[in-house]
Amino acid sequence: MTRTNEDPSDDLSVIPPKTWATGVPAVTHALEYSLSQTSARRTALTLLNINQVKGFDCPGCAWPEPKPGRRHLNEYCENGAKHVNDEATSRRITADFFREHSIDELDAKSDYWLNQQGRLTEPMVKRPGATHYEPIGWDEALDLLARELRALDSPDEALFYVSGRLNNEAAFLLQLLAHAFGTNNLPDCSNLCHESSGRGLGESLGIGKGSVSLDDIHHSDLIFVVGQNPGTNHPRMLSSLEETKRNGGRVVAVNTLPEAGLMRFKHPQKARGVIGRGTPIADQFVHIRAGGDLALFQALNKLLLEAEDAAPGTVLDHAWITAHSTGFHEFAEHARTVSWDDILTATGLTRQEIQQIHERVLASRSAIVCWAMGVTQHKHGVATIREIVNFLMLRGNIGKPGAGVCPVRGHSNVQGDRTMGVWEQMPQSFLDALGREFGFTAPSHHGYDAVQGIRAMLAGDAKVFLGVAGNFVRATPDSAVTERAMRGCRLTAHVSTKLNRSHTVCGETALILPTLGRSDRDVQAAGEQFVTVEDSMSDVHASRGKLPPASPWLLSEVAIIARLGRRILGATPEIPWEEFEDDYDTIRDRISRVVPGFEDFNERVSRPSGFNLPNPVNHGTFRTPTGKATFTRNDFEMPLVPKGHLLLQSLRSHDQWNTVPYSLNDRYRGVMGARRVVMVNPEDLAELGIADRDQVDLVSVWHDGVERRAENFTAVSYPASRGSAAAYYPETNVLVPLDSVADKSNCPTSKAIVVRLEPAAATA
Ligand SMILES: Nc1nc2c(c(=O)[nH]1)N[C@H]1C(S)=C(S)[C@@H](COP(=O)(O)OP(=O)(O)OC[C@H]3O[C@@H](n4cnc5c(=O)[nH]c(N)nc54)[C@H](O)[C@@H]3O)O[C@H]1N2
Ligand SMILES: Nc1nc2c(c(=O)[nH]1)N[C@H]1C(S)=C(S)[C@@H](COP(=O)(O)OP(=O)(O)OC[C@H]3O[C@@H](n4cnc5c(=O)[nH]c(N)nc54)[C@H](O)[C@@H]3O)O[C@H]1N2
Ligand code: SF4
Ligand SMILES: [Mo]
Repeated sequence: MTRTNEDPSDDLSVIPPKTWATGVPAVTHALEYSLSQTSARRTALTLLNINQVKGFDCPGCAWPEPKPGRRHLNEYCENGAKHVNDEATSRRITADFFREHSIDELDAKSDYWLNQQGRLTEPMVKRPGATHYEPIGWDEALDLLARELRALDSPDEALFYVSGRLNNEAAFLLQLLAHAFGTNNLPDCSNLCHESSGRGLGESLGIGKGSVSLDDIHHSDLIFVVGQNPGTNHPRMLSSLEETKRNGGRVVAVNTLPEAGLMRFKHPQKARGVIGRGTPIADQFVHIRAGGDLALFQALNKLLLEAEDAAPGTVLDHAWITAHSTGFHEFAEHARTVSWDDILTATGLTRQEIQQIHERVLASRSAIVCWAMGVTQHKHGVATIREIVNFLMLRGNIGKPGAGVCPVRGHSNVQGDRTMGVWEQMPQSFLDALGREFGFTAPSHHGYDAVQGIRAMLAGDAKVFLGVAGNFVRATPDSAVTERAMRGCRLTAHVSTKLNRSHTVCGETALILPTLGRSDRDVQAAGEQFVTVEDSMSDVHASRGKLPPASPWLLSEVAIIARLGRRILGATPEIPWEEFEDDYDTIRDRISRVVPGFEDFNERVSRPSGFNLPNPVNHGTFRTPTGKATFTRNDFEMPLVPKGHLLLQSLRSHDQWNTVPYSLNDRYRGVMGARRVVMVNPEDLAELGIADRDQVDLVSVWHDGVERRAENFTAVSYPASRGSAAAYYPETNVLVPLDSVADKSNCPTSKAIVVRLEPAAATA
């Protein structure tokens, strides 16, 4: 559905894309946004506390902070400053606001507008048949939610969605509540994000997490950055890559777009970044075809095997392969058979370009592969990740300094939420430990993930939806279908900081449960509390909010879940919900008894730098069925795009946080003033008979024959790789068919939507 005022001040201008990232303009832009949201004093207070030892964790991405001694006073990036001040805004939504605006009226507003209204301040309810939200007390709201949950025929008719901003303590309580209630229905944003990484790494290495530290990044000989736009989405990664470069390491960037941050970086906190030309990041930019990464790593593996044949004993790390892996021979036999024709078609690269990467690999003593959504959100995302692991294992690049796998996580605590047990298929060992600690038996059948949850709602098998953090309606694929699913629920409830689409597309009864953000001070009966998070490199540390809460009626996420738990499951001695709410140390004591790696949690997290969770892979332990790392055989695969069509990726602009646009500008790509824009290679535009700035509809093609259309986009000539197109998420989610998912991980293929461009119906 196109909302009538999707882009309120749509005023497109296009300037050449930037060839460098950050520097002084970035600082200026961050301050402009912050000051548009709140006072100079509040801005200063938030910025002084981001990522500091006694401050709060940036609510942005999951890139780790350097060790305390090496931290700057300003250990944040432009976008981190925007994320935190978007939360610390002085704007407020009160009961009057909901009296003035009906839910239909709010639903017609853009995602940008909804977010700009400010922080939610008191619980609200939409009663069956009502046109407006109205205020409700906390007790009544939580009684209502508990009553609806208890009234279900089966606990499996409930869905508990978690997004990755949720801290460890609240995540642990939520999964405890769900499991003790009797369901594994814990869909999360990982299902839409790095699920392919978890799956691929789990199969190959026996653990679904990355294996490298910041030190490894800094001291690696060769780093691949594949399908990732760090300049926008993990900006401080550029400081790390700058250090890699200074230490003599090389960077190969593989992307369908020449993203600014991959090219050159100007460090905003260093003199040379302010006045100099900055540091070139990518030594080699590999302008790959969309979905060609599997073929690229297959090619690199084939070349390594051939080089070893030519000079036996000089290329592969036989000692590592023999000691730590299985499946090498089957893999190698298959890898040699992949044809160059296929490789060149799938990648769109020349053989020389691939040969050049190969030479870099041969010259390196250590290598790391980093990746994000450009890899995971493809049909063959899991296969690509397994092939990346094959590539690293061939030269023993697992578990040694400067080497390993680096899936770069999105949300600041998305990795921690999983560690805490938020997953629809937690291993039996975890469920047993949880059940032992709290005196119940957790159900062992798997629950619904995000996509299955939508199907269950559509079929009437799931009736009550509780979302904690996040914006399920806009984050998920097939918007029209998902919206139908949500509207069909008996009750939808959201624990949120800001207004979003999931509040306007709601069930028969709906609840908005407003909560503290990362930057808000959290005081409970036992005094001031802190929470903990785990970053992309498995560092666990404390986060302490510093600002006066956005409203006196806010409860913390821990408090909301604890109060709900007590209402649903009763006050039992086994699960002391009140004690948990009063003193988060008591939650951490339980976590230390249930979650491996968290022994003495309270003591260890009180250290300034927190602690690092051990990664067994780095000690030669692989929790696979054979106890060894596994070489896998991956069939060649590439996206099939019929003639006259393009492969569309839905991605983030420089100025948004996931489903929340902060402005209509995408500064690094030079696309300003509008978001309904589709970026296409000029030669493809010419072949399609479309001119730059033509108005087009995007029509997705899927074998169910249903027409999915995103209307009124402006075609922009852009250096996208041939055959591909790029447009922003979430405006394009309407085009992603619910059934178009990655093999094995069920992650929606948000980077691989087959579309045709039609003259816009409005202008045709
Ligand atoms: N400012 C900001 N920061 C964020 C977020 C945000 O919304 N805003 N979101 C957070 C979250 S949850 C996540 S998961 C991460 C996401 O971080 P990214 O994965 O960097 O996010 P996307 O914008 O989806 O960008 C995907 C990148 O992959 C490239 N790409 C697309 N298809 C292909 C392909 O087939 N092959 C290759 N090699 N490249 C391809 C795109 O051109 C783009 O550069 O960022 C986190 N950080
Ligand atoms: N087409 C397409 N779809 C995608 C993607 C894509 O690349 N393309 N990316 C996918 C990815 S990687 C992800 S991770 C998902 C993201 O999906 P989600 O995590 O579900 O969505 P967000 O936009 O991060 O959620 C924003 C909302 O979170 C709430 N919030 C913010 N901070 C807090 C907090 O501290 N506590 C609480 N309780 N609430 C808070 C606010 O109300 C805000 O409106 O989207 C996925 N969907
Ligand atoms: S890199 Fe990520 S975690 Fe660090 S300040 Fe920027 S947004 Fe925040
Ligand atoms: Mo994500």
